[in-house]
Amino acid sequence: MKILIINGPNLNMLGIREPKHYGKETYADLLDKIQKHADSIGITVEFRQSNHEGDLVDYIHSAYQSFDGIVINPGAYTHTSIAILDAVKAVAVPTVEVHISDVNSREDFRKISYIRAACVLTISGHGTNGYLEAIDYLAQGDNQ
Ligand code: CA2
Repeated sequence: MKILIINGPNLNMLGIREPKHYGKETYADLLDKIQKHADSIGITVEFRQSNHEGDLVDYIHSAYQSFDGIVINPGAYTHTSIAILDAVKAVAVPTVEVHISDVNSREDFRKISYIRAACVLTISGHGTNGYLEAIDYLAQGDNQ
């Protein structure tokens, strides 16, 4: 099973500021943690990150007929992007939305998620473990 892990704007800055919301792990630490988990359960993962909305749309399109699942943290585009919602609908690859922080207990604008409607699951507020839970969820579905 192959899963594409997509991270949106500012997630490359993890660990640099705002540890209260996003913890102390860096983006490199996050990739290392995901890779180790994926290896331990026999899943292949590939990583993409961009600060640009169109790149995220292109990454989602690249999963069409190439990946069995997508784990995506669209960052702030979660709250604004219909293009990313439409891309997930277009490829019809099972997609899990992940947020490191608990978006529902923060500012009102973070409670809105356009992409949620196209996702099989949303995980929010579990820190970076949310990415591992998302992989486990997709892996489970693959076995059923
Ligand atoms: O909780 C999440 O994972 C978010 O998707 C992270 C986004 C935020 O805009 C969403 O509302 C929730 C932000 C990405 C990281 O931003 C940083 C800001 C300062 C320092 C380091 C990272």
